[in-house]
Amino acid sequence: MKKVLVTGILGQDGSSMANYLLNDSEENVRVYGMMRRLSTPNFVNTKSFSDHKNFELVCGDLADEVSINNLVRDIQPDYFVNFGANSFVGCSWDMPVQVFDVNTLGVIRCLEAIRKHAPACKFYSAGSSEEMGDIDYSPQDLNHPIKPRSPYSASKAAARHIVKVYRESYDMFAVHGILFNHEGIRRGEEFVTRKITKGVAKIFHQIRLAKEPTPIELGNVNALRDWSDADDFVVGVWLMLNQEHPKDYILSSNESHSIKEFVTKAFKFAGFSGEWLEDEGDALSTRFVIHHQNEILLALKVNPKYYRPAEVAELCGDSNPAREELGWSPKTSFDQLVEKMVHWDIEKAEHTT
Ligand code: F7E
Repeated sequence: MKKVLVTGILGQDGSSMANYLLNDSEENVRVYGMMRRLSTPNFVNTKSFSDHKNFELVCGDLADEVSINNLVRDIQPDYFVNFGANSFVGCSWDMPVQVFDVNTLGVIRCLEAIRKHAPACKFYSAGSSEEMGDIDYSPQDLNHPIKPRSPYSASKAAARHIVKVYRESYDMFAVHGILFNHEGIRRGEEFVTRKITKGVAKIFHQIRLAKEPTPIELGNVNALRDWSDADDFVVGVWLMLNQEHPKDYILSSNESHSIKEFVTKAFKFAGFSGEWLEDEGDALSTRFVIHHQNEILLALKVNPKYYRPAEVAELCGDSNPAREELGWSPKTSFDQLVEKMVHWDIEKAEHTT
């Protein structure tokens, strides 16, 4: 039985990968999910597979090479899927050293552990569309220049270079997949999509209970992103790891949508029609109002607190090589993704509003 070590097991991508391998795929594998020691860990994302006979939770930290070395030496994994990271772009300006320690040096620690203790192990490094940054052209492909706009994206760009160096220097199977934004019901609440769908669900129940709605507060609502379902992406990652030769690929929907569009659709799937308003010459007055029983209710406003020091204005991927060479394609459309997240959050919030 093949052994797969997955870091970031409590997060969206690590848990989605484990769920895919253990519950949804035909693979007969044993998954070791690595988590950092936390005083109050949140196991909500691992519920679907935590009791699986082929799953084991292991303790380690990407910032601690002793733990990474010991895990690779003792487990002897066939695959090492590194989804552990400080993945929130917004806070990377507040803790740039920690971000580089985990996201870049962490990758070197994994590569070194594999090189020393399990050289045949295949390694996946989680790259990001954020590496494209201040884009030169659309859609972005693998030839697009690396132009980071945040400590987070710089850390991922550096990881991309070091993966290539190890692959070429030591003949290792190491790939750095460039994943555009990917979301879903496992998504952390600080990311914009989940923040919106949770906010919409809260407003849905407040209105149902005749309470005053709490407006969602966002930063730059004009940003454009290429969003997909994380559950579709882990399938693509697994395909990347099972090629004959290591090669980097982009995974994306190849479509770009604005935050405003996501908001409008999220309210629509909750049963509300609404509109964007802005006082002339005052971007900060941008707001979204919904119509309910002859009333106009404020549902969202802009709060500059959520602006970033430097923004990636627009992203749109070109995943055609992955589609053609790996036979991968996303199953969930943008509308289906928004609908799924809104309905999930409405159901979950029913008892907590
Ligand atoms: O922001 C804007 C924000 O934090 C998306 C990570 O998984 O994908 C993700 O990075 C956009 C940005 O994701 C709010 O300024 C407006 O333009 O959901 P996000 P991200 O930064 O694109 C890439 C591929 C990764 O690799 C990352 O790890 O939304 N935005 N208002 C806001 N964003 C947040 N979080 N909160 C707001 O209130």
